[in-house]
Amino acid sequence: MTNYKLTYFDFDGGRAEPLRIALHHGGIEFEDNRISFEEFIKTRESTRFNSVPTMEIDGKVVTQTNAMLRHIGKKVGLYPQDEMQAFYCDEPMEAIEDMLHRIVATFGLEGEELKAAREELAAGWLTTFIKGLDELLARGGGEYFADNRLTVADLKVFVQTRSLASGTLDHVPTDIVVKLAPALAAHRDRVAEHPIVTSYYASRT
Ligand SMILES: N[C@@H](CCC(=O)N[C@@H](CS)C(=O)NCC(=O)O)C(=O)O
Repeated sequence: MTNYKLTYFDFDGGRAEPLRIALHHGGIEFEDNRISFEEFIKTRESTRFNSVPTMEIDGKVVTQTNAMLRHIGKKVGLYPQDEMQAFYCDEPMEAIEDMLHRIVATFGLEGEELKAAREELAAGWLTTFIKGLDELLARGGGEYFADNRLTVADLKVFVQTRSLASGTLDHVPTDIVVKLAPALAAHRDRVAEHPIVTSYYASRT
């Protein structure tokens, strides 16, 4: 049996969360190594790209969330076999990565500087990415991004649209997705209620 160890921060979100859900769906046992920010700072330099998530597969370390999602997605049936549908799955996953980099650029700011940066983010890049993702969802048929079914792309987008709605980003309105892209907000709810997702969270309680 292959051994999997996934290292990431200790919260139910972020880059590792779609992987946790996909691994659970596939019945793949893995060590869910949740670390504190302090632990990350101590070990940061020892990671390949000074970042998490990292994954060990039979002791071999791999990085880059989307590569991991494709790998695990193929194993657990959450990645399209058709080449074009695979592209339709990859595109939103890469867009989310770009969006995260824009969000992270506002971390560490405080007070009025943070407020101004977040308002600019919401009106600028977040609006661009939300509208772009909405377009990709429509291309996929409106319910899912690819293959007319839930894939790792839906998990990745869902984790981020859920995060935007939860108010974790100060000065970004929690209704930003529903206002700009009601279909993308409906997608978030659809994925949240999908048995693959509800079964994972039931296993966490
Ligand atoms: N392209 C990488 C990005 C990884 C990344 O930036 N991870 C963040 C946490 S979600 C991180 O470790 N940041 C720490 C830092 O930049 O110091 C991936 O997809 O895994």
